[in-house]
Amino acid sequence: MNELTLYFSPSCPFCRKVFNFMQSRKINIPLKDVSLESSYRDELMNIGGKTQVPCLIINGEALYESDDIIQWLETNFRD
Ligand SMILES: N[C@@H](CCC(=O)N[C@@H](CS)C(=O)NCC(=O)O)C(=O)O
Repeated sequence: MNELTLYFSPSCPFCRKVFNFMQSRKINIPLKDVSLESSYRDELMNIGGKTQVPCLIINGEALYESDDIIQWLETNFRD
């Protein structure tokens, strides 16, 4: 079982693209809004080396880029 967290910001269009995909597949992942908590931004920086969102943390490894995140979800949340 993969341990997942999605860092995002509500104003980010790339994050919305990922959310739209998750909604279409009924995928639920623990979320961290970097616009609400500056500590989340620090966490993201420590894990992945940059603060760019969206970022999916998979078992402690950072996956940036909305298209790559969607591709990973597509592969790993197949019915
Ligand atoms: N190519 C990236 C673009 C992501 C991006 O530009 N995110 C912006 C917010 S919309 C961001 O995090 N900017 C702040 C930063 O890079 O630290 C993707 O598709 O995920």
